[in-house]
Amino acid sequence: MGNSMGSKRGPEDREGAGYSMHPAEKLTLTDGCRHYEGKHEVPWDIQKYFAQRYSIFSWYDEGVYLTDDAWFGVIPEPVANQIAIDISAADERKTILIDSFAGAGGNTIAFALSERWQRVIAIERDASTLACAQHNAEIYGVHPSMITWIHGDSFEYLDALANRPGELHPDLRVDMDTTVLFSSPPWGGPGYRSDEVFDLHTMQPYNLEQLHKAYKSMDHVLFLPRTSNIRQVAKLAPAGCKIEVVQYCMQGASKAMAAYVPARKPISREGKPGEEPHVEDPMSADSDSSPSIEKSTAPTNGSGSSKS
Ligand code: MGP
Repeated sequence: MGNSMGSKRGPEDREGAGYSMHPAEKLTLTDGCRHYEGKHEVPWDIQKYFAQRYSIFSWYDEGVYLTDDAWFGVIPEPVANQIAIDISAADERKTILIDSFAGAGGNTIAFALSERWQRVIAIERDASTLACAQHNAEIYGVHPSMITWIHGDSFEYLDALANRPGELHPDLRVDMDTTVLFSSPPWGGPGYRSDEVFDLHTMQPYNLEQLHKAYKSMDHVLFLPRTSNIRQVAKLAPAGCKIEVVQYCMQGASKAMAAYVPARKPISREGKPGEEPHVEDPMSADSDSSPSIEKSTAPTNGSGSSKS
């Protein structure tokens, strides 16, 4: 079981010394962490989100904190809960969930409260945002042992996990075969809404290619703009596998989509059956041969999910 968020381990501690990454200590809320109480306090560009605060965090009034930047990407609680339910359907050998962009903690909290996972590893690069997430998890009553927080870059963590696990603190070394990764990356702001079809090659600061490269050896879920180019997503499917794409809706309108992407198995020298002989560059031409997307439908009234 991982380090608790209430512990005070840090790089200066003997146990953490020598590792490139270690579980984060409990960070202190900073001036960048805010709990707005009235609209008059709220910067104009986040007033829309503040108006939706109770659908974003139903316990907002209990003292939920966010940074101003975190408001743009935080997922409404009913959607986070539905994603947690949908990810729970993963193969039962999967016991660890990595949340690679924890933000203010909305998804991490939903995963931790789902009781599906032995442990959730939640990564956040910004100290103030991480402090908010840790604080919010406490507000929601998440048991401290459920979440191992990492203050750092999720790409560096995944690279070390795959290639140099000895560099990581033992609590951060997980078996990638028994892990599912959830990624809700920044999309470069709300500008995606002006595109009829959002080009995932141009997503900032991380495009689909960068995300895919980092995640492909694990089962993973990409949380993406609702108008994302589905053909680009389809090209991520390993040979013989399908990707399920779910539109997450509230009041009948999609908020965003999630792509459930199976891991690519390593190529064996013998090219054994069931293993992939050739990995096509998923970012190659968008001309579409045979997109491997699962198609089905579900009601979209209220909050819920709709597969496309
Ligand atoms: P939105 O872009 O504000 O559209 O966010 P909304 O709420 O439909 O507004 P409208 O004016 O178009 O009606 C939609 C959802 O996308 C939010 O609830 C967030 O969950 C998610 N979201 C938005 N952004 C900009 C990001 C982002 O950068 N990253 C991630 N991961 N999610 C985001």
